[in-house]
Parts: sequence; C-alpha cells; structure tokens
Amino acid sequence: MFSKKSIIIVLAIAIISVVVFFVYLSKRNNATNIQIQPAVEDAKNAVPTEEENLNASIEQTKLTDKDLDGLTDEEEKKLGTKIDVADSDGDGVLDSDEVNGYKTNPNKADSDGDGYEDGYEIRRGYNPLGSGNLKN
Ligand SMILES: [Ca+2]
Ligand SMILES: [Ca+2]
Ligand SMILES: [Ca+2]
Repeated sequence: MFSKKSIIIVLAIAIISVVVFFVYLSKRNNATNIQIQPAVEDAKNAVPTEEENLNASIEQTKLTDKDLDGLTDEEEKKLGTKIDVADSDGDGVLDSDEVNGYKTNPNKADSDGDGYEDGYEIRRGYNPLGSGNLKN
C-alpha cells in the first residue's frame, strides 16, 4: 500500500495542479479583457458619435464666437455688445438676430423707445422699430 507520505505528496500535487489551473484561467480572462478594451476604445475614437461631433463643432465656434450668438467676438467688439452674453440687452432677441435680422439695437432692449421691449414686439408681430405698437 501507499505510505502516508506518498499520499500527502499526491494530494499536494493535486492541490497545486488545481491552483495552477485556476491561476491560468484567471490570467487567460485578464488577457482576453486586455485585448477587448483597446479594441472598444479604438472603435470609439475612430467613429465619433453625433454628440461628439456637435460638441467639437461648438468648441470650434466658441473660439471665435464665445457666447454662440452668431456674431464673432470681433464683430461684437465693434458693435459694443457683450462677447460673453448672447442677448446683450436682455430683450429676448439674440444679438445676431437684432443686428442681421430685425435691424434693432442690440444694446437697447426697447429700440424704438415706445415702452415695449424688442422681443415683446417681435413675438407679437409688432414693429420694434416703429413708433407706437402698431403692426407693420
Ligand atoms: Ca458672439
Ligand atoms: Ca437682444
Ligand atoms: Ca419698442
């Protein structure tokens, strides 16, 4: 029969084998994960999402138009409007809409001085540049 010593040795070898097997399994899983992760990262970098594209183009625009109101910082400095406020006079109409669209004063909430702010008049179809509150 086997001696007590040889049984212990066989058991020890069996235990070591099992441990080695599990260590091998866990290492193999780690290796698999390491291979998958960069692939996913690469895919993310290779094809930017719509949101990433939008954010990138917003950041690009901010370089020249800090408040994203449609007028460049350069134009705003000339006009005297605030480069970091999209609606400088707070009348509810963006600076660029006032300058390029309605031709109202971007620095004066009530361009025609009739007591009604430009945004209020525009929303109701009144003439923000005419006297009184009559429709154009
Ligand atoms: Ca601007
Ligand atoms: Ca305004
Ligand atoms: Ca007005």
